[in-house]
Amino acid sequence: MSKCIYVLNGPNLNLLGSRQPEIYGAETLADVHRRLLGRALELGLEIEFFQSNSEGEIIDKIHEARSRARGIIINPAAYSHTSVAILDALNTFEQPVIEVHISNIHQRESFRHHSFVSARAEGVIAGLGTLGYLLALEYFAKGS
Ligand code: DHK
Repeated sequence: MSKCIYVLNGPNLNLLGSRQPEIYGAETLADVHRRLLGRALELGLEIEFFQSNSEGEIIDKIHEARSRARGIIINPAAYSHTSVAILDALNTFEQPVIEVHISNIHQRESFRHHSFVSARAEGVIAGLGTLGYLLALEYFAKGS
């Protein structure tokens, strides 16, 4: 089986660290990538790390994962709340999906309370900051 976990990040997460740090924290996406790479190495896993502000590019990456990935960790960001297309793409992927939100979407505006992706995800981690990505990686390490 592939050792590669796709870590997909949606719109505005390229600004992590400078974007509303009181909500999303001070760590940049490059910091998150670095931490995940380090842990993946220890766990014997590989990481394909990707961010896009475009829904179509995220969908294309999910299609690519179909033949290459053992699992997907996805923070669809605002597309969580709007994108049936990303849900449909994830439904074509036959391995586990873990959804991550840095903030606790349930404590925020009501339009953030529903995520289309959650219907597909094996698990959802929200509100634990960027640690959520690492916890999702641990899930794959245990041999899901
Ligand atoms: C990130 C975003 O950009 C928001 O649109 C979501 C999510 C929450 C997060 O907490 O990581 O509503």
